[in-house]
Amino acid sequence: MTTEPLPPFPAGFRWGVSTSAYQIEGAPTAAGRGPSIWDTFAHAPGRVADGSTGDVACDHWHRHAEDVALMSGLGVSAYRFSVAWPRVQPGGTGPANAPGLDFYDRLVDDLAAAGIDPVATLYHWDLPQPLEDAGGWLHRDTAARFAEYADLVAARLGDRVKLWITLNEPFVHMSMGYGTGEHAPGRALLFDAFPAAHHQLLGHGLAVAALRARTASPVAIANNYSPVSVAGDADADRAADGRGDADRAAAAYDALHNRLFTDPLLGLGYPDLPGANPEAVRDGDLAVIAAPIDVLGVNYYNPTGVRAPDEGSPLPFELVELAGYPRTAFGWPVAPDGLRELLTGLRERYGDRLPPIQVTESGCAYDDVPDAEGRVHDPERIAYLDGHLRAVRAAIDDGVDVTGYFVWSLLDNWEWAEGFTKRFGLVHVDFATQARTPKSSYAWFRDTVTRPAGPASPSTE
Ligand code: IFM
Repeated sequence: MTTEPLPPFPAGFRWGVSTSAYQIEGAPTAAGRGPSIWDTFAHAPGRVADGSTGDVACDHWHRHAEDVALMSGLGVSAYRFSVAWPRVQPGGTGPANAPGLDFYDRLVDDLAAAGIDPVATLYHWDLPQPLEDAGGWLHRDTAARFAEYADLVAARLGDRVKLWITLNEPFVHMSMGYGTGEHAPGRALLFDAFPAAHHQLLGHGLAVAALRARTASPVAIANNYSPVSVAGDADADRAADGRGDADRAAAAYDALHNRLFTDPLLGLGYPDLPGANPEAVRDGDLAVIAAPIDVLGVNYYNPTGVRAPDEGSPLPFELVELAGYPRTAFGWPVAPDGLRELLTGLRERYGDRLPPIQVTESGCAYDDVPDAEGRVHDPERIAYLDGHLRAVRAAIDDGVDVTGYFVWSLLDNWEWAEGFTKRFGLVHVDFATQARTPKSSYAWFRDTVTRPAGPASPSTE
């Protein structure tokens, strides 16, 4: 980590932390909540690394006041949480379940009282199970159901939420939930998962319209991005067959991961995606999907290495480890420059179509253990955040309009198929006692966000 002080960020820059409902709330049947695909998936044997479920998670349902106090102590100006669809519509359709919405109503009020902007994500992967039983995101009707749900939430919280995010990481949900089956709902359809991309995007566009009818607050979507590079010796690959297969593989993976969602959102239609059947797309859908958004949420963790696939592979690329990087406990390469490359690359690719960006997730998992005095030192996370903030600052200097940064995550939490084995929090959670212990990165981030700001940028004024 460099000893140069971190340069100041523009006045009005939004500093936040992110979480999601299923990963922290617990209380799966409280106040009439219905089952979600993640309840079903986690309870099925062999799906989650440590056999755990989100039944208790961080018990945030009962401890939200303590968690808001932790955010207050951190000095952040925003909190990105997600609303659990099965709490609002336990069966996935029909009128709002008022007791489920009461929880978020109280949370939003508590945040406002603490001077923290509520940033609400409507969908962070916890589809009501009855909608999955009817076909889930492979089924066009789910898009319309999502817009109805968005309307119910906005009717209740629309006067106080400061930024709405329709979907979280639809790429990850499509690819791991419907493509490879490593996530709920556990379908392994490879490129036949394309309708799950299209219907999420359609649901997003319909939800934007529903939100606009209820609230004047800005609307966004949060995508996961990963700069792609050819791993190993691209020239050798080219020489082998003279056709540049490695570059084609990188372009195919880039289209899938980085462009499949963003091109149509920004009015460019779908990129050419080898293997995907676009039958699900009907006349008029692309216009709905391209409804203007006010902010693009960018979630970044690591770059991706790609090489040409072996003959007979069902995929047009093969993913490989990028050599030469330190790694997190997840094995992900730590590459802050990838964030700068990504942000400037979005600007180059989309030009004036690109709205202001907020980095809606950035963070890392390490095996953080309390010491004999009960303190948790996590210098790797401090170095990670410092590096990634420098990358954001450099992108701003490059002319990219970045107006916020949210750490994933406030708390160690339930990390999907990894269960409790991966700790991403600024705050350590002892999952046996639910004791919360701020790590040294919490103090570092507090000092960072409470430093004097620099001059405002046009979008943060
Ligand atoms: O925990 C997840 C989050 O739910 C979505 N983005 C990536 C995080 C780390 O894997």
